[in-house]
Amino acid sequence: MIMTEKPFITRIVPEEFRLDGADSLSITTVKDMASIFLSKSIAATMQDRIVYRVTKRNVPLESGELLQCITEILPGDCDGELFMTKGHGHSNSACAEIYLGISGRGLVLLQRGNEFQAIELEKYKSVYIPGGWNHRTVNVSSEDPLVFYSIWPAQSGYDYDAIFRNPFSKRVFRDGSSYKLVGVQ
Ligand code: PAN
Ligand code: ZN
Repeated sequence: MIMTEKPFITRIVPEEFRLDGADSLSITTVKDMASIFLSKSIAATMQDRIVYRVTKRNVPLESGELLQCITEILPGDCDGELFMTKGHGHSNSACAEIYLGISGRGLVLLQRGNEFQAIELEKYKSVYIPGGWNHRTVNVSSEDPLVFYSIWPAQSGYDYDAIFRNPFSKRVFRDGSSYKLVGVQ
């Protein structure tokens, strides 16, 4: 089994919203989320818009190892539905995760069976996401990016189908200078 042997550091680069020491960058556009935003027709007209960027530090995917990343969700909306991550569950449902707000204002949507919660995320606030809860993050600011740090077990895995098997009970829309949660039929 290959494990991380030597200590290493990462650093959040101020105003660049990325993790120095990360070894992967992924960019998600509206096109990548065509099946996720409610308004498929408007999504089709703004396919190239970047919704979020993730810089991640990889480690061996072994028990005991920890992954970490910075997510930057840009301000914006698709027909009023605020920019957000795709959302997922962990393939290994025993695995929890911590999100720590770095800047901006957001909401973490959490779904387990019929249970739904929306928890506000802001600078220096952390949200503990227990295993078994699907999670998605929404940028509720119309001006600033939402930036947060995540740390989770390397053996979690990503289950992106989980949000289709058990959709979030609410979506988040712009409401003037604020936001509103709208129930999904
Ligand atoms: C986070 C997310 C990250 C991007 O690191 O992976 O914010 O969101 P999606 O994976 O839903 O596209 C995390 O929850 N990791 O487990
Ligand atoms: Zn996760």
